[in-house]
Amino acid sequence: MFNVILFGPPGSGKGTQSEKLIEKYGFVHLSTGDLLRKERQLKTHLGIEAQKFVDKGQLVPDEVVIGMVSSALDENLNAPGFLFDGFPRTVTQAEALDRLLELKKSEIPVVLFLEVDEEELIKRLVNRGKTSERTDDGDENIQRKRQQVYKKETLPVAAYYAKKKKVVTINGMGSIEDIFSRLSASIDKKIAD
Ligand code: B4P
Repeated sequence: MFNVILFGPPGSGKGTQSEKLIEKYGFVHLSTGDLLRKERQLKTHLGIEAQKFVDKGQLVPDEVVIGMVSSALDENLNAPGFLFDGFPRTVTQAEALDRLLELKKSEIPVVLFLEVDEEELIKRLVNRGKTSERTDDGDENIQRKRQQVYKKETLPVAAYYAKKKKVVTINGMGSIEDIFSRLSASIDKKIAD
């Protein structure tokens, strides 16, 4: 099993690039943002409660997200590998993921870190709000709040994996195709190692 974490701030293109990487490499896509939106559509208790955090630009509590990921891993026992998109977002989630993968005799060989300027991120998310039905998009104040939460709670996850020498930094500015080529080159190199 070959797993990849696609890491980066809100709006860095994790969802956009995940779609292309899945098609190329056949990963099972595990996006906690998508899982939460699905719960909301189904109007489950979890979905309704989680949405209150999402709409304020906050993170959903760790135990909720870890539970969802654990179930998704169990539902895909024969996966050739997972692409984790938007997870882990806290060090507690990263530690939980290590434990869950260890149980499956697997691990994270690489964390691809998309770096994008903050003003570009805000621009992308405010723009996405013009067409998306996502309730956490659009409002610039919410986008700034999301970036603050990212720096405080999620950025330490990069340090957690950097200590294990797993992080590869990718320039996330430029065209979607160029960024995809950079990501693919890093994955190919890691697979060949
Ligand atoms: P997510 O669904 O993970 O989404 P995201 O961070 O907003 O965006 P992403 O980086 O995927 O950007 P995208 O490709 O769409 O999170 C939503 C919320 O769910 C979180 O805020 C949180 O509340 C909650 N949540 C999720 N996971 C959680 C967890 N593990 N723990 C706790 N809470 C959790 O791209 C953005 C826009 O840019 C798009 O419009 C796209 O078209 C555009 N774009 C992409 N690449 C571009 C490029 N190269 N140039 C120009 N535009 C580009």
